Amino acid sequence: MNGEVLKEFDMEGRKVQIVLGDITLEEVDAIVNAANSHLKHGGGVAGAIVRRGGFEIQEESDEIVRERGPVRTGEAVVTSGGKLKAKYVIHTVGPVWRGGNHGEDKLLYRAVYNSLLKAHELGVESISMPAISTGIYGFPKERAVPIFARAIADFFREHGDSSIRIVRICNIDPVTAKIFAEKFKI
Ligand code: AR6
Repeated sequence: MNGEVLKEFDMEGRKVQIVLGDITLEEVDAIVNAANSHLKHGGGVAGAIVRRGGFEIQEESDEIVRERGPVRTGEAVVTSGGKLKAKYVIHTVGPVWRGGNHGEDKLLYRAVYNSLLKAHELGVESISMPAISTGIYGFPKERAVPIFARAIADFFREHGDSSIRIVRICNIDPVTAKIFAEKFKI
């Protein structure tokens, strides 16, 4: 398995792991992409996913935007995983940090929650997600961690029947991964 598990939690009978590693190498059913509304996967984790998974992920994304318009902040859509080990990429749009008084917390919560909901609808067992919004979008990492924890806990409380058995929060940056490992609480 790719990555180093820094911490592991039990949440409503499911495993949540904080992982230091490259999400594009994750051996899970679905990975989450931290996308923008136009699904133009240029930089950050999005660029890395398309580089490793192949341009078909970008083409499928373009088709989604053509059909339904831009993806709103907090929403999630699905493409194939292209050449990745993961079968699906769930693209969610986190909030751009604008100081904290523009609904950013709620929107990040929704991005995490709705990504899990998509995975649940796909019937997958394992999912790996990055620290959505905490890179180019500037969301403070320490503030993001309890939002991830709450969204995952709420999701499992509300979907006791979910196929999802394991959620990995995977970050390539050791500093961010460490913050998640230290601050994540259930
Ligand atoms: N594996 C795991 N984590 C990664 C990887 C990787 N390969 N690469 C970066 N990270 P970001 P955002 C971490 O900027 O803030 C894109 O251009 C990184 O350390 O990718 O939501 C999109 O197209 C950080 O903690 O996403 C949007 O325009 C986290 O992933 C915009 O950036 C998220 O960083 C979205 O910005």
